[in-house]
Amino acid sequence: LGTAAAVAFAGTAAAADLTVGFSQIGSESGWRAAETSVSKIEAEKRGIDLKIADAQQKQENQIKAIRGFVAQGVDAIFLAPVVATGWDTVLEEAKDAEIPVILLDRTIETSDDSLYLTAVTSDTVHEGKVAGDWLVKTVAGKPCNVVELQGTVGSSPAINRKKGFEDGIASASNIKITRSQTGDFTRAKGKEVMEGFLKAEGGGKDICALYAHNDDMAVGAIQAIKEAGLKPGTDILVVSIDAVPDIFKAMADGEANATVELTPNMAGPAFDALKAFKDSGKAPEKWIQTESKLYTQADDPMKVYEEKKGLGY
Ligand code: GZL
Repeated sequence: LGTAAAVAFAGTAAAADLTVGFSQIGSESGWRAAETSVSKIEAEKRGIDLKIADAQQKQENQIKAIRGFVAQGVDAIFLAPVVATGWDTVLEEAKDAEIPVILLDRTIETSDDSLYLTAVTSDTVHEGKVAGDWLVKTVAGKPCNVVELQGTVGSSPAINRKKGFEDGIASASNIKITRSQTGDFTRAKGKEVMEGFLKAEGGGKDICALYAHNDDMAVGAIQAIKEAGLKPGTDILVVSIDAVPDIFKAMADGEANATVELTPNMAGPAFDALKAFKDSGKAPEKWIQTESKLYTQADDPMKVYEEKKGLGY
């Protein structure tokens, strides 16, 4: 290689040696596991050194991880914030160290949006609205008592998906949310809380539908509905969000009815925004929105299951 080419080559190699610290929430759901595996693939594709810290769903562990990344002097920090509040202090420390922060899949409440470069998320209010609209159309005026499994208390998706669903059913006086409780986005908790709902609602005969803020809680609830001797998908309609493979298996078995897709690839767009920012100094939009698509039993669920099952869920 000539000197110039060698320098250029070295320069290219050096530029590709971006190190990103990712404070990941944990592995509470199939979707989150897929987000982690997809982020590794997206980093590999770009020759980026991705360091992932699993916080086991605890905010204090995420704060510790961010402090560790700042001490290491990483080039950027990705944060999937388990809850929406309590981030200003630690993000100020990242800002003082001139390390850009990108939010993945959840947002934060802050009065200073200079604390993060951009947020890569779906429109979680819209996801709840799509679920609500689907139920209104499906029950078509018939009286329908709904039970709701909320996501993690204080997380932006739980707050927004609740609001969006309520917006979706607001026009339908025949639909009422009779019970609503957090299942913390997990199968186990979803099953446990659904068991409580069934007991409280006459063994479930008064429940027309379940709205779960993610598929994992819905899958746990489906188990509880079957153990109570009822048919999920017919006695109790099931609508949820994420579009993980197992909800398509349930749909193919007639045990779930609808899901709103959430892409696990939040890291790809985040890496691209980071690179563009590093190369040009031009900050991206504050919000990079990912798509949401409704799937129902009419969408060949077994085919979708086969397509999705290899993606690290
Ligand atoms: C939503 C994301 C949620 C998923 C859940 O953007 O934060 O967290 O819907 C996961 O499966 O627990």
